[in-house]
Amino acid sequence: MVNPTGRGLFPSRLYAILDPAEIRGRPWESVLKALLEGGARVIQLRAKELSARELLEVANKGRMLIRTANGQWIVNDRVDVALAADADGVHLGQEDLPLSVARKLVGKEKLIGVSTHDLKQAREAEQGGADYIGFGPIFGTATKETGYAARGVEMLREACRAVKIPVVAIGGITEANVAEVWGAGADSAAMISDLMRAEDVTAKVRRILAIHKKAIGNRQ
Ligand code: TZP
Ligand code: MG
Repeated sequence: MVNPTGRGLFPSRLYAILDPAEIRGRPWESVLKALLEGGARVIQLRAKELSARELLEVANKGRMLIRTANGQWIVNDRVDVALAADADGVHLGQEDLPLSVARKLVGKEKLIGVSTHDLKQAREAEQGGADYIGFGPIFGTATKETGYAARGVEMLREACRAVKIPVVAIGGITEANVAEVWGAGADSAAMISDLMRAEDVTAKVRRILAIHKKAIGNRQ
């Protein structure tokens, strides 16, 4: 069953990932504005190729745009940049700073998300005080060498049952299959390439959010 309202953490069921390496030469500001225009309200900044200084500049400018829209701005990997830019949260992989260290640094006010790839990691992240987990890759993805085989929708369903905190499904999710991950109980669906490569990013987001609205009918 589609989780009608999520578990209260996220203002939208789409977790959009802004990745300047995937935007086909367009200015990142215009892609961010297009995401917001379409209704995305949870946006992660993932910019592996930028220096700390460049990342901070994007994080600062992005925060201003996202605050105006009442959205959440989450910085990938870098606790220092998330703090310096006063983002709403930071997202950590299994190789990034440990959750306990990151929590000491950011305090309780900022969200911490942790990428997980199996049920053990999912439970550990919850027990360690993560605000939400990423879980994946659900489907095959060309965007990142994850080192993990596709987990599939059934394992996602198990992860959603295994933890009480929100689960953000990631990896190979597109407009064509997003209903499956919401259907498995994911609170949110994270997407990079399907959003970033879209000709019309605003229209893409609108179509994705319309799929969620249709799936939940009048229950929200
Ligand atoms: N973590 C697990 S899969 C993945 C990340 C960052 C890539 C997701 O990208 P896409 O293009 O939505 O498959
Ligand atoms: Mg990381």
